[in-house]
Amino acid sequence: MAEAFRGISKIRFEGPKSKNRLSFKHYNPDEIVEGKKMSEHLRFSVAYWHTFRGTGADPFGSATRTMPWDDGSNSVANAINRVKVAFEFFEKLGVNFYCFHDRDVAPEGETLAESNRNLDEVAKALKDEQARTGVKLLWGTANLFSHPRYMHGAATAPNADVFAFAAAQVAKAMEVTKYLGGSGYTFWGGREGYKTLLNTNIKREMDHLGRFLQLAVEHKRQIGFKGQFYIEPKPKEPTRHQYDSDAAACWAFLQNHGLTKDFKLNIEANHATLAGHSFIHELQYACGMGILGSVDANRGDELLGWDTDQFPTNVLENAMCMLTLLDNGGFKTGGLNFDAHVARESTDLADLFHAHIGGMDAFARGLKIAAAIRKDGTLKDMLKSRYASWDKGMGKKIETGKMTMSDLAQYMLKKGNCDANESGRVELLENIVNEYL
Ligand code: XUL
Ligand code: CO
Repeated sequence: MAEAFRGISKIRFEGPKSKNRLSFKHYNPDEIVEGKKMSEHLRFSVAYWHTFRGTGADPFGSATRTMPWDDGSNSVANAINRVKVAFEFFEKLGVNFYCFHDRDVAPEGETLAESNRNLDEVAKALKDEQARTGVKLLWGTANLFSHPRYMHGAATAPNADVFAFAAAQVAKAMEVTKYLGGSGYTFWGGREGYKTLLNTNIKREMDHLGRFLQLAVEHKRQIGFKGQFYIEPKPKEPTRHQYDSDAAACWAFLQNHGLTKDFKLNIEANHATLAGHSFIHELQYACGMGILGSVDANRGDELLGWDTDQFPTNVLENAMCMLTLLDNGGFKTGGLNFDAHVARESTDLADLFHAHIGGMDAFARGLKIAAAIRKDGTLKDMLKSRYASWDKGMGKKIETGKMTMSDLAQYMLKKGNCDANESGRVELLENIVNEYL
């Protein structure tokens, strides 16, 4: 097959002084940070749906980008041709992973059986390209939101047949993910929520979602898929409210349905901000509960209230993300998946490279900054000293369950009064972080 990205060769690390815009200034895959290669810390992944199926279309206008290799048809041959282009891109960019939905890679047919056949054919091409290049599947997923049958939801649809169709689709997508050696499988509940409460039984729908995920766990065991399951929280869009609204809602949901052992979270930066939280809040909450699995790396727009899925170029935010990850032992099965698309008005093929290079360089800087902050140790020491009263004496007794309410009353009656704590040093802490940028 002819080269799709003519004139663009392998993107190499050239360092911050390079004037070549198609090079990495900071991402140096083999550079060792805290005893591990940068590429192993960051585990970058390309999102097939945005990079190879995105057209620039938005709710106000049609496609702005044409892909010269695409014949515009919904054929399997076209899909297989696209696979080759995708792997040329992965190789030139030097990413080790990709993620896909079933319907990104293969066309939906007239019947489920036809869709499954299409997917099998394309999966063979994906497997061949994986073997040729060494690029791996970070996670697979099923698209349970685009087809009109899912307009009321999939696992939470009011029609049991739709639930059954979704289950069949997930079973197949999971089998294909296993066939491709995927290290994870993601559940993003696209339309698992509601438009109006006037037609919605929340309890019943959430129980159906719980049952759906229990069935997925059973199927996983049956077929011997060893990858990690993730839930990807998002509060809204396209629904008014989505049940997996944020990390805390997911944690409660997993506990309610006996799913805590089988799921971790895939935290997406722009979903966190849509939920009215920061990306770092969501990461730290998930780490706190021991359920951080993977990250959809992107960012929103501070002036727009929707999921703009822009490339993650905010170095400070990336540094805080990497600090959280390093403090918690880094990725195991997950990675940084660029769930991001180029702007509608970015229409050159080279823009796909610039976008990913920007995200990768900004995360490489984030990683180096996080490692430097950890080496310095001041932030960690200050955090420890803030909670020092819990490490000894009465605080330790409370934490270890050795004090009753009356014991505490006696203790305080005797003591008479107490101070708040040392200063929170908010501005000093912010300044310390900025010293490393
Ligand atoms: C949608 C979104 C999805 C999931 C996978 O907002 O983030 O692309 O990542 O279904
Ligand atoms: Co996502």
